[in-house]
Amino acid sequence: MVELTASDVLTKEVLDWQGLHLFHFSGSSCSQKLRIYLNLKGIAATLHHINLVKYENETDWYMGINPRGLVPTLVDDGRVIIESNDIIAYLEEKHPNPALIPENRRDEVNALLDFEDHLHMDLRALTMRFFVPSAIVQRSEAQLAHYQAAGSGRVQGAADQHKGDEMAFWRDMKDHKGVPETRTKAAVTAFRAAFDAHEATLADQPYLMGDTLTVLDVAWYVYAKRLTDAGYPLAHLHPRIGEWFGALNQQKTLRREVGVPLSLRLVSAGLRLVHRIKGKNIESYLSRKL
Ligand SMILES: N[C@@H](CCC(=O)N[C@@H](CS)C(=O)NCC(=O)O)C(=O)O
Repeated sequence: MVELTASDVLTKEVLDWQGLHLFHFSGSSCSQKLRIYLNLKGIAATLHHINLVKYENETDWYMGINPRGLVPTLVDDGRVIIESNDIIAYLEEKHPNPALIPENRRDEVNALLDFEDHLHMDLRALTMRFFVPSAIVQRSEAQLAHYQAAGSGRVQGAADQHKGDEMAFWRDMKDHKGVPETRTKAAVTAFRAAFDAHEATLADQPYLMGDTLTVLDVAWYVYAKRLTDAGYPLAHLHPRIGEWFGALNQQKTLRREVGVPLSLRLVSAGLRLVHRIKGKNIESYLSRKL
């Protein structure tokens, strides 16, 4: 579990905070997953909105809490925990009922959630390619330099390797003026393979782990929603996943956390139209050779 040590945290005030606090962003997939989890569990937390579009995640104050400048972050009576799946594992331990991670299958769920997390940069790439105009999230050289310097740069008492991955992602975006073609293709291919595997799983069970809803369904519901919004032909390519998604999307507890504001829906539709006209929509990458 990625729990920060006091020396990793530069914004010392949070070490004295009482109660459960969640730093999140409305449109962030990891935050959506966590908010749905809290809803389903009935866990109350004080929510602190960190607007990624305004780069509030890269202020000295927030990077003093999360040295990676990412959401979500949980603060529980002064304990600071980062990484959405670790936060879920921590909360599940503390609030076992209703169980969203089957007690006897924790290792299996952890491995499957690790795989989900491993695809997170791919989701980000497709989000920035097909869902939000990459120009509004680009980092300037000055912003990259500030990001590099901000925060302790340390996680669990040691130099944080992950920060370099974040730097590489944003530098790549900057150098290519958007998400590079090869990254787009690789991400589409990775999601198609993952959904094909889930499609096979759902042949004889209603949920990804069996007969009941688990965190894995929540995690993949969020991914499926974002990719559908980005134009990925989910139901067409994976009909059982399409049905599973449709059923989950009927549930208000889930749906209300993944809503997209009208302004973004319009901008996003315009972006996809331009891609379609250029023959570069998400579907075209399913068959494209690079
Ligand atoms: N593995 C991390 C990923 C966290 C992450 O990348 N969060 C995204 C939002 S979903 C973020 O904060 N991005 C910063 C940005 O876009 O500026 C987790 O699961 O918590």
